[in-house]
Amino acid sequence: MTANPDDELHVRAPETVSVGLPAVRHALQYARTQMGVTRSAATLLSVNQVKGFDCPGCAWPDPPAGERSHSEFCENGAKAVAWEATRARVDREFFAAHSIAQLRDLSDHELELRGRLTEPMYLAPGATHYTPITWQDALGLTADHLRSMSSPDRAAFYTSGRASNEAAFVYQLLARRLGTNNLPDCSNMCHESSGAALVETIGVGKGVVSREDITDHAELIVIVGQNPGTNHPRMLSALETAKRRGARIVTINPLPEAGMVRFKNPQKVRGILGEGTTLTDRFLPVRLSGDLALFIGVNKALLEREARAPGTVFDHDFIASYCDGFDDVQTGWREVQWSRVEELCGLTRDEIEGFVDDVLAARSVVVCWAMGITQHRNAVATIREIVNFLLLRGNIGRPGTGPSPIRGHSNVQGDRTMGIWEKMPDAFLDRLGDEFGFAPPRPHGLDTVATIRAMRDGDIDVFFALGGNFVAATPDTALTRAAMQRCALSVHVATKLNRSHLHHGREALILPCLGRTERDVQGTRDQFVTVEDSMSMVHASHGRLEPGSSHLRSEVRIVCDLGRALFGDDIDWAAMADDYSIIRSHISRVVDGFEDFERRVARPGGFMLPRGPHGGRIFRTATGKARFTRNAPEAPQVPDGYLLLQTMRSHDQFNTTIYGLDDRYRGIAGGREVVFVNEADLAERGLAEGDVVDVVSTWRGEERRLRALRCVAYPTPRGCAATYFPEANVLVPLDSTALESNTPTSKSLVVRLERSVSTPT
Ligand SMILES: Nc1nc2c(c(=O)[nH]1)N[C@H]1C(S)=C(S)[C@@H](COP(=O)(O)OP(=O)(O)OC[C@H]3O[C@@H](n4cnc5c(=O)[nH]c(N)nc54)[C@H](O)[C@@H]3O)O[C@H]1N2
Ligand SMILES: Nc1nc2c(c(=O)[nH]1)N[C@H]1C(S)=C(S)[C@@H](COP(=O)(O)OP(=O)(O)OC[C@H]3O[C@@H](n4cnc5c(=O)[nH]c(N)nc54)[C@H](O)[C@@H]3O)O[C@H]1N2
Ligand SMILES: [Mo]
Repeated sequence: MTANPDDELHVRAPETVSVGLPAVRHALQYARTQMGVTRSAATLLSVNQVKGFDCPGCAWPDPPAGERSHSEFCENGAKAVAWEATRARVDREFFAAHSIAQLRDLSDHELELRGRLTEPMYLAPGATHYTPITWQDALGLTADHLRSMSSPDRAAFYTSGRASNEAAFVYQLLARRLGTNNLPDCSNMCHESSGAALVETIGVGKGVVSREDITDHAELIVIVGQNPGTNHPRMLSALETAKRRGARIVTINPLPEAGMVRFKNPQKVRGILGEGTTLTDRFLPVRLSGDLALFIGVNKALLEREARAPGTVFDHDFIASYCDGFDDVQTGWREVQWSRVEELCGLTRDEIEGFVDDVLAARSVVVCWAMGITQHRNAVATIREIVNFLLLRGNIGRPGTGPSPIRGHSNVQGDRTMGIWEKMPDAFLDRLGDEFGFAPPRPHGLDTVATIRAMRDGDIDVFFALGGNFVAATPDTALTRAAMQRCALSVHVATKLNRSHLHHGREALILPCLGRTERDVQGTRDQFVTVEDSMSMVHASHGRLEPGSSHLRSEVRIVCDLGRALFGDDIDWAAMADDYSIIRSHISRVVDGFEDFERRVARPGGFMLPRGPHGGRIFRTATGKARFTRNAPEAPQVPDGYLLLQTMRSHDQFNTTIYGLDDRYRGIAGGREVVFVNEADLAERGLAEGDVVDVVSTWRGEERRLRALRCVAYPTPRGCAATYFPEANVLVPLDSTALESNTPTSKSLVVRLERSVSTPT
């Protein structure tokens, strides 16, 4: 399974069936190469078990405590775990032998493949190599830099969504105690659009759907802009359960993703031997960025059907009692032309009416979505229109209904709940200040895009990252790398070496931390941490493996020790680092829904946070009602000869972590340098499958180029194309962001293809 960089890039027909036996085999082979046989078995058996650790792979919820199988993980979870539990090490000899310039020549895959970081490393101004540094000196240096800034707002504290609740809570406390709300996070590039739209319309920034709503109750499940077969494989088991009791599934996606066509459940013999379950009943191949127009069309069709048979389509009681904005929104749907809807979404009226038939046949509807919706300029409006769609038939606040943004990183939702956000509400800041006896700063801080702008402009001295891979994950790679180099100090708390450690500030630190799988002993006993999944379940995660090196520290300890180096004992930093239950006791008084935290999280499976509308149809919006919003249909203008390009994940990666060079379900092996294009669009350009092209994105007169990608003829709508993130971030303009959420538009770039003059790498 370890990719061989010399492998030839190879393209064959995409698969229609996902998971099943091949997936289990891949997972186990993979685990063995990274961890060896015994360690693999011991490790994989404690993934997502009640007393085990939470899988770092994704945020899909676990089944109830009594119903878990022995393999409550998926191929990709196994890869994520094996990648962390690898026996390979990047130690001081490695850094002595490789200069930064040499390390930059390694691919993302090769960098992380070298293994786990083992001790703190320091890069002096102008130095060519990282050298060892003690923990005390590393934290002292960081504290000195933070103290010498002319304003606390000259620091930025980035978080990637793997940090535990405990680590996230002390981290935001540190930033605010210092005096800044500059807490950019991966969410700014991920589900920010979901939060913005949901807060405005239903008064809560996260989904209100539980796993049981999907498995046991929903009659119609709509999956839009999401590729669960690759990115949330365990969701397929839940969908299979729903299917077996008769639920219908509609998939809306410009690509016919394998997992949604047929699925074999690897945890059941039936799945391995049988034909698998056909998950999708209706597939709508929407144009990129066309979902806003599509849902406007669906709502317009519902309005027309209600006019033909009054009282049979809309839930008038619900609308009258719980919603506002209904009159205005209807005017909008009446005014929009069908031809405009069809043009923007690339689907015919008949296709849309077919979907509406499914909607009318279902008493309860859930809509799930991910990055295919959130990373467009019109993302927030699209999600608002999805909420309109649900409100029309009272599909919220009842079993089997509601909006369900499917989160990415395993604790990204929890990190937000803990205060990792550049604009936390005043009520949270009030309680934080009361609990710790200081005045948290009130002006909003910088999000990810704004942080990059500030770094570029020389306005950030210290960039601190709790996990993640900032320069690879963010847009406009060349600009972002240069921006990072303008910081006086960059600090990365990480488990593995990555690109962001090589495009650094004038001075740089790499601080190696324990991973989710590892035993965490502090004070006199084993500590556990907690996480929140996509469906608001909070539960404990107990690391089991021996740490990758004796010098690793937990994220909590690193943050608390820095707090102590900066502020002394003004806050109980030392006690919190020695005993995480003290952090949880602070959380129970500061964060809504965490009363009696320590006792409730001890229950097998944990506890569920209040989910706003799901309980009593309570909407904490500005008006106290759920809000219909009028959204004008729009999509990016694509000039003649240009295509709209999305940047997405292959089956062999976790964000910027590249496990291997295959994308099995899409038929790609041995390389990532491909661009998927409709065959007719290739032909129109005089191109054929296998030809090598540069992809050039255009934005406000600027051009950005990604060289030497091989064309793959693929069933995606005319005018659409796809390639892989993070390589494609060179094409994403920093200033091209979603309205209202400021999320980079990495799923809708206007590009042209040019035959390459260079040879493929
Ligand atoms: N194995 C694995 N698991 C992961 C991750 C990983 O990298 N690897 N990443 C994690 C993270 S952080 C996240 S956020 C999630 C991401 O999970 P996904 O959102 O599934 O990830 P993407 O690969 O970005 O896929 C986007 C999907 O949306 C479709 N799409 C793109 N544009 C449009 C559009 O305009 N309309 C519609 N209807 N569909 C569109 C694409 O064809 C694709 O199927 O996965 C999480 N889980
Ligand atoms: N073009 C384009 N860009 C995108 C996207 C896209 O679809 N297209 N997706 C966006 C999305 S949805 C997201 S969420 C972001 C992801 O952005 P990030 O979260 O910043 O990136 P990751 O690749 O998840 O981070 C990987 C690194 O995290 C570190 N790490 C792993 N485990 C741990 C741990 O337990 N502790 C610590 N401290 N470090 C750890 C390792 O060193 C590893 O190299 O990227 C975004 N960027
Ligand atoms: Mo994400």
